[in-house]
Amino acid sequence: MAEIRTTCAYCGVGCGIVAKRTGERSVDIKGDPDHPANRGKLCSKGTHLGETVGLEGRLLHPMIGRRRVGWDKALDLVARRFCQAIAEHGPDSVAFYVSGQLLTEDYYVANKLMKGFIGSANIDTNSRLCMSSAVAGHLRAFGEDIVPASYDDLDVADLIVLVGSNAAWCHPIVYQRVRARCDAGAKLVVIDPRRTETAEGADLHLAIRPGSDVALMNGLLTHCRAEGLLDGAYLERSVAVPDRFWDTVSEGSDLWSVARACDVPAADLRRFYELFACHPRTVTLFSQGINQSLRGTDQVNAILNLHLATGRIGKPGAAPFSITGQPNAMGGREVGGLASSLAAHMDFAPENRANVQRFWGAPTIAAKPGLKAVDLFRAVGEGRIKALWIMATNPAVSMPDAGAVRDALARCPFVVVSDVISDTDTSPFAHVRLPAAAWGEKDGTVTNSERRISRQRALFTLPGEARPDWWIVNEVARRMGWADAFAYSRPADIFREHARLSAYRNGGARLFDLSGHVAIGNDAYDALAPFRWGGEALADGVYPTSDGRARLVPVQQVSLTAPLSKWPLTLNTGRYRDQWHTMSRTGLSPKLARHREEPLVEVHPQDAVAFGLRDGGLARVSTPQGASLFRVEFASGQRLGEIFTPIHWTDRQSSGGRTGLLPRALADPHSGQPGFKSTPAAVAAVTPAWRGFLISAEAMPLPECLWATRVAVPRGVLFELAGDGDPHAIEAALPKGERMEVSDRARGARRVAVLREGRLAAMLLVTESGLLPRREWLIDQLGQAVAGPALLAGAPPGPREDAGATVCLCFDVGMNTLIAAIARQRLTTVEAVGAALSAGTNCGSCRPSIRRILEESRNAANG
Ligand SMILES: Nc1nc2c(c(=O)[nH]1)N[C@H]1C(S)=C(S)[C@@H](COP(=O)(O)OP(=O)(O)OC[C@H]3O[C@@H](n4cnc5c(=O)[nH]c(N)nc54)[C@H](O)[C@@H]3O)O[C@H]1N2
Ligand SMILES: Nc1nc2c(c(=O)[nH]1)N[C@H]1C(S)=C(S)[C@@H](COP(=O)(O)OP(=O)(O)OC[C@H]3O[C@@H](n4cnc5c(=O)[nH]c(N)nc54)[C@H](O)[C@@H]3O)O[C@H]1N2
Ligand code: SF4
Ligand SMILES: [Mo]
Repeated sequence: MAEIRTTCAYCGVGCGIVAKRTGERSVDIKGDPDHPANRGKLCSKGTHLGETVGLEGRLLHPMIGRRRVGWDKALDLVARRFCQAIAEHGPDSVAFYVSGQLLTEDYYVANKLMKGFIGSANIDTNSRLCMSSAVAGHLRAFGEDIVPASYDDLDVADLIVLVGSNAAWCHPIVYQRVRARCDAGAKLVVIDPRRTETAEGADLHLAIRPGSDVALMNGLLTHCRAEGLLDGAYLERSVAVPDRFWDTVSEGSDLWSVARACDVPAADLRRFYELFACHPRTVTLFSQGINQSLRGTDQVNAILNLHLATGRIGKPGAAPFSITGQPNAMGGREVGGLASSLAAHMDFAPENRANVQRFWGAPTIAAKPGLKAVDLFRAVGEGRIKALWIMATNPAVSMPDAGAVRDALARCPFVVVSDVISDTDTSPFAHVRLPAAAWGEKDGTVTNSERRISRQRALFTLPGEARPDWWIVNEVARRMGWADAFAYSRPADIFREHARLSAYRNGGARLFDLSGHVAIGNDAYDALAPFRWGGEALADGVYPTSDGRARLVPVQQVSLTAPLSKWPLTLNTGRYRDQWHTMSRTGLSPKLARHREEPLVEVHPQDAVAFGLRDGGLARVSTPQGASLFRVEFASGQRLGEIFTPIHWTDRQSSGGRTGLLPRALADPHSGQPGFKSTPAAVAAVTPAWRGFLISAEAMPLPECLWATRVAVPRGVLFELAGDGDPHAIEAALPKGERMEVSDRARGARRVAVLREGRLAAMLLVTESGLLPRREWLIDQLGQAVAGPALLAGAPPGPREDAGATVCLCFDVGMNTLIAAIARQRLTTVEAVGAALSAGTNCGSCRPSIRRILEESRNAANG
């Protein structure tokens, strides 16, 4: 079969893929050597995309309630209910909540329908939770939402600063590029309260107090001014400096005050200042540690101020670089899919409204910004939203105070959910569920962090009755009475219109301008090669503001309050290397599950002891909003007083690990972005009466007990379990078949194997006080004919080697294998490990781990 070039489904790095179908629903995935974003490389998630394209769990038909219906019926109902709400309560009584995982074409149609035809700006997106502080910061500084950087800058930078970014896990291919540059001599500074794998590879790690980034950046800026490092000519020509700017930023910005505010050694701070001083080619990459804060926009501007004042912008190797999270976070910003913008990088100024309305031939046009995500769900809860359409996002998990979001959804009179998955945590609240085309089926464009527009192309035919999101919205718009304005028959039609709008009465006012593509033909669109809009943005030092100058924004560090006695800890939340958000896709991959099988709460060992936690035990994390159970991991990389939990686990996967329930629904005043990274919290040990695990060759619902987490394994599923009640209750959930069992009353242990035609179909193992056998061997026996005694013993007869937790997914190399080989073969470098074991030589995602294991082995050998 032919090779098809497309773009990865996951992060904003936007890696190109060469896909080759190998069957009806199977595909061989390789990095595209010609794509400028990745030049052939892929991380662990991209590499294993092929494991996630099956139809398991897919929503394949429109549903009204629990009833399967035809498309006409579903679309008619959606159109009717939206029209009804608008007629009875006005356009602001309806809303769309969309996603950076939509394609640009999907996004464009949804935005046009809401802002031009319904006449409200109540369309917001999960990018509000993700990039909106960066957007607001760019607008304040540059006058337009421009990312003045490209990945090429990384190749020539001499200093790379990563602030609030765990790029080794979240943007692995960008991180590999950073490493390659460091190998050639560039310096890397990581600013993150946690010692992440990203931080472990740095020349300098500043483990600052969370929320103290403004103090740090203002301190550095003040230092630069004192040392004569400002770019006077650039400031003169290209930057407007408001009155009192320097007074504001220099207050409390002496070295000692900054060291105290950030809680880092003054010597480390001085080292950072020195590195900055002697490397003008500086790229500062920032991400959620900056954006997801109640002061996110000020934190963004503190970074932009530094680059503007030192002239480190618009030059090769010098840039502030907001790296985006989702595959099409940028495309959404380009079409104007945030409630705070109108369309095509235009705001709600009267002339913009008039132009966009005229261009669309629209009956009306939104007069003012709409509700931002947090306010939107508050309005839903207060009954002000009568009809809500959620597309490609899972707010019952990912919004702050997700418990309140669920209550709000339960109260909303009409909820539509377009998703690719049948059962998500949000879907039970839907009156209508619409089956969307998934990655590998949809066709259109996405824009990555560096403004590069690439095609996503279909690899498979549409399964069941799934349809692309643009088609679904288009059909509803037609049924609402606007058939002429929504007459698209293919994504290329939409892309052309989007390009025309970007150029419409632009005349250089906006850098976002796709005028070169307004006449693109269908074939040319199909063959479109990745391209970057805006060229070397801002290279001429002229900004899209009224006077052509950028703005320094006076920002000040707010004082950080000491924790309250009831909530003595600060909860930080974020991502794991091998899971994507709410796991609807990555959760299907046994390989990806192996990096972190369960949701952990990472706690500094000293705190853990103080709170009576046990490493590997369970703990309840609670905040004023809610509580959830997590598996405890002692982590010396945590700062004292701070804990970290992952965002990925949902009700589908686990009875606990529900991070979304914990953060407050509070947001930055400028951007509306929630402060996900700092929530006052408490933690308490939970000691279950028994623990165990269950493996099954067929899909099963989550067993009901205190702790149950689902883990994808080869040819089946594994559940980790713990409980208080009678473990026999779990046995009722086991599939039918011939049973073999043993009990050991002294240890409160019980093992039940279910066989079908002599082959292992499922097995449950529980114990009150004894040990449990290793899972791997038993998992390998699923579907196999095995001797009963070995099964019940949980191990094959005879000795065997234990490879340990998998480090390298691509070549299946375990921790113990690595440690043994390092010692035996005296391996000292990541390259040597690669040569000996192949580990780390494919996707490279595990290279930071291998580096750490090498270091630990070295320390162990020396000490
Ligand atoms: N594997 C994986 N990759 C992903 C995703 C995924 O789900 N899984 N999601 C994608 C998406 S949508 C996004 S938005 C990106 C996010 O990518 P990142 O922003 O890199 O990831 P996070 O884990 O959310 O948080 C980054 C870091 O911010 C730090 N931090 C917390 N508070 C502060 C602070 O006050 N100051 C500073 N300087 N740092 C702080 C945290 O400790 C954390 O290590 O990842 C993208 N890539
Ligand atoms: N506590 C805490 N919360 C956070 C964050 C954090 O760091 N901490 N990070 C925030 C950030 S940055 C983000 S981006 C969000 C992400 O949060 P969500 O957007 O809620 O996460 P996803 O799991 O990616 O949800 C995407 C949904 O869309 C579906 N889907 C996938 N492709 C398509 C498609 O083509 N069409 C349609 N219609 N559906 C599709 C998937 O099945 C899935 O159900 O979480 C935010 N929430
Ligand atoms: S870095 Fe990984 S997840 Fe992100 S686009 Fe590239 S392959 Fe996909
Ligand atoms: Mo994100």
